[in-house]
Amino acid sequence: MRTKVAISGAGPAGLLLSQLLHLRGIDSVVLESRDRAYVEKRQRAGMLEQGTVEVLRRSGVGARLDREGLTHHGLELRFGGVAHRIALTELTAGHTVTIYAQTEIVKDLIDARLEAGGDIRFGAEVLSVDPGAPSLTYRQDGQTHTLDCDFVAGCDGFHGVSRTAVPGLRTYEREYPFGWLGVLAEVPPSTEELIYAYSERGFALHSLRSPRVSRLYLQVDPDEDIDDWPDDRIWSELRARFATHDGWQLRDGPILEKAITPMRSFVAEPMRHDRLFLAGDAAHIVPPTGAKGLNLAISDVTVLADALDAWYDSGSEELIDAYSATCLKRVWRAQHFASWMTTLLHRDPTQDSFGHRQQLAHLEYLAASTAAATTLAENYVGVAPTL
Ligand code: RFL
Ligand code: PHB
Repeated sequence: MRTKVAISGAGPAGLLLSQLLHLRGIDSVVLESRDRAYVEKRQRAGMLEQGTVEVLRRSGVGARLDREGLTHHGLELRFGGVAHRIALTELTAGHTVTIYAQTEIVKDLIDARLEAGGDIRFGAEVLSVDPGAPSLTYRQDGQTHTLDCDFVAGCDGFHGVSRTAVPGLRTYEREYPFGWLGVLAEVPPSTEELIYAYSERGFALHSLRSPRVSRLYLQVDPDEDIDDWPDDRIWSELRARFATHDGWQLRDGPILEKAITPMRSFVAEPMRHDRLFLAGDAAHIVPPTGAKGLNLAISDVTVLADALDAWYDSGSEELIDAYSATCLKRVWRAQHFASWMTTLLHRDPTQDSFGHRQQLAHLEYLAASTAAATTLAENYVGVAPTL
């Protein structure tokens, strides 16, 4: 069996890469260990940078996103019982962000690939990658197969196998003493813009999915058991963390899904070895506070598709050689922003009262200073320049 580009993982990175290559006439095979229903239901990201939306539109999967996505022009920082708006669009010369769930992007990409006759193999677990041959082996229906190719794209997330095939990998990692309890609830959002709340009880985030479905997050201990969080405890903790002095009310409703995720920062360098390229969460993880993970995954595969296209077009290795360094510039900018937002907004149990007063001083500065708010805004919408 042979293809031009063998892609390990049908998350947003692998699926979009397959779509971008298809639009340039380059064939690929996507191998995914899970089944289709699982991949389409996995609750994750929701906030898309404008650049991400534009890439998805150019890839031919923008129609439902344009109909159902919610365009946002600002976000709210809430602390000390008071709401402060960061005017994202005003501060970034017109940029917006869009709320559209990762589950829907994955569904749209799978539909587009299958309609065009694309080859996505579900229940196909990649066992090993040979970056030099290049090829990969995978198991499907109890049988082991080898897939030969020109290039392998390792898009198999943080727990995938591709990264282990890069010799001499340098890794950079930081763990945080907290996790997020994510909640999907069947209740109209109590806000039009995202609320990032800092309180003495810990961080909370109010996001949304549609006019009838809310997405909420609570900072919790990373080792906590989800069974210790019955629905009424979740709602009362959310109410306490979002409480304001002006009587703002949080609507509650049936919880459809809840789960706890640990938070970490992680980068693996370089993102290429020989004919193997790592992209998305396979190469880097950011804590979700800055909403960068999915946006970085999309940006990596956009760079990769251009590089592979140039190679097939003219045999030029220039963009392929530049792939890792090009992606890592943006990755490290996002790493800094995500860890800054995380330490700014979470209550660190190991920190003393001096640390908490500093967090409040910084939040007040963001609310009062256009310069400080612009720093947050240009990173959040994804237009912070790099050298
Ligand atoms: P994925 O989505 O993890 O997909 C990897 C795929 O590879 C498969 N796989 C394998 N397949 C074959 N063989 C193997 N050996 C395999 N091993 C694994 C897996 O089953 C899976 O299908 O990685 P990808 O494509 O790089 O996409 C990255 C994003 O999913 C991730 O960065 C974001 O979800 C992060 N994130 C957010 N990002 C944003 O940009 N904005 C947000 O608002 C945002 N919110 C979030 C988030 C992540 C969260 N969690 C749960 C970690 C909120 C949360 C709570
Ligand atoms: C989400 O809608 O899931 C979301 C939004 C913003 C974040 C993280 C997650 O920072």
